[in-house]
Amino acid sequence: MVASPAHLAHDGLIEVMGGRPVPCFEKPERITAIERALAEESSYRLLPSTVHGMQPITAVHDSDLVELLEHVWTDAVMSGATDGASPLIPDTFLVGPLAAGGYRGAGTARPARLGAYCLDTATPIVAGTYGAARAAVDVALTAADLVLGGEQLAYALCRPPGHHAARAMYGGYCFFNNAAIVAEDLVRRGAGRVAILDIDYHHGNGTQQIFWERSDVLYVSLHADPARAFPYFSGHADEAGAGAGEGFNHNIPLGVRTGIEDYAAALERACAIVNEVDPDAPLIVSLGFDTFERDPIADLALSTEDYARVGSIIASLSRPTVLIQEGGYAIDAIGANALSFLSGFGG
Ligand code: SP5
Ligand code: ZN
Repeated sequence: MVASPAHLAHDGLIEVMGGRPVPCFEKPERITAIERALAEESSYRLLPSTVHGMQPITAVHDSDLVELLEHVWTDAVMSGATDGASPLIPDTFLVGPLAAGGYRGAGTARPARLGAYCLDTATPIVAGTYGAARAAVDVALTAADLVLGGEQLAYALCRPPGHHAARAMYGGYCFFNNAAIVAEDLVRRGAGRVAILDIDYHHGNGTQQIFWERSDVLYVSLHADPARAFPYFSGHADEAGAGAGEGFNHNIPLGVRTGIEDYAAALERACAIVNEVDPDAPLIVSLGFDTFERDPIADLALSTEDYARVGSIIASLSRPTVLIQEGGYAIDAIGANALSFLSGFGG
């Protein structure tokens, strides 16, 4: 398991949900709870991340987005756009006619320009956000290094999560797409076929977008049907990729309160798709525990014990695997859920 303490400084305090400010669901305690649970089992080693620099990030994300995230907080403090205690959440979004022709607000001052890059009102930016997002990428790439170095399994305790972040968009609690960055990095290190299996409750719209026209990176996702669940505008079963990427994007939407029997059947289907592509690089798993029966923002019905079965199904692929932490908001259970998954995986 790989982690970095830098995530602790990303604490957005509030998100706007259903028109109301509510305490952030995506809190530092999510990761500290997993660390604590795994530390109690002597079989898991906790390793620090190593610095991998900027190149793997700009290989996936627009440099405009990266630069905006890097500088927006200090700009906002200097211009008085924040009192230093309130997080940045855009109030004006670039959509519809204004966005025509690829207009991205060149010349618009930060932080107003965030509205050209932001998906939702639930992804606040504070002083420590950029550092945390950079560190989460390093955590993910360090876990990939361990697997390339011969480990069968490595678990990247990424925070903030990543799978909603697209090439030029942040949101859904995500800033840089940790899983996509690992996938792209594997390709650049010589892999011909990489697979990302996404079992977060939500559809990974960012990962789907980044590899939409690519045949060298398979994206397979199990998630709540976007007809009722965030991110609403992507994740339908008929989204299959385009151009060379057609057939390399698979969405498996799930109904309300899906339990382990139906979930396991869907996961077996997803695993069969991975085997068909037969990746020549470590399997990347976007791992969310927001499929849990008591998750506060979700509506599937997996129990703590069920995660052992989920882990064992993925382990039966017998592939070296990099686990990338995505969502999961039931903080009192997330540690036990992670332990259950790992015990089922046999790692
Ligand atoms: C990484 C990840 O899991 N991101 C999730 C972002 C979800 N954003 C808020 C979704 C709005 C949910 N409305 C739920 C109503 C709950 N009663
Ligand atoms: Zn999620």
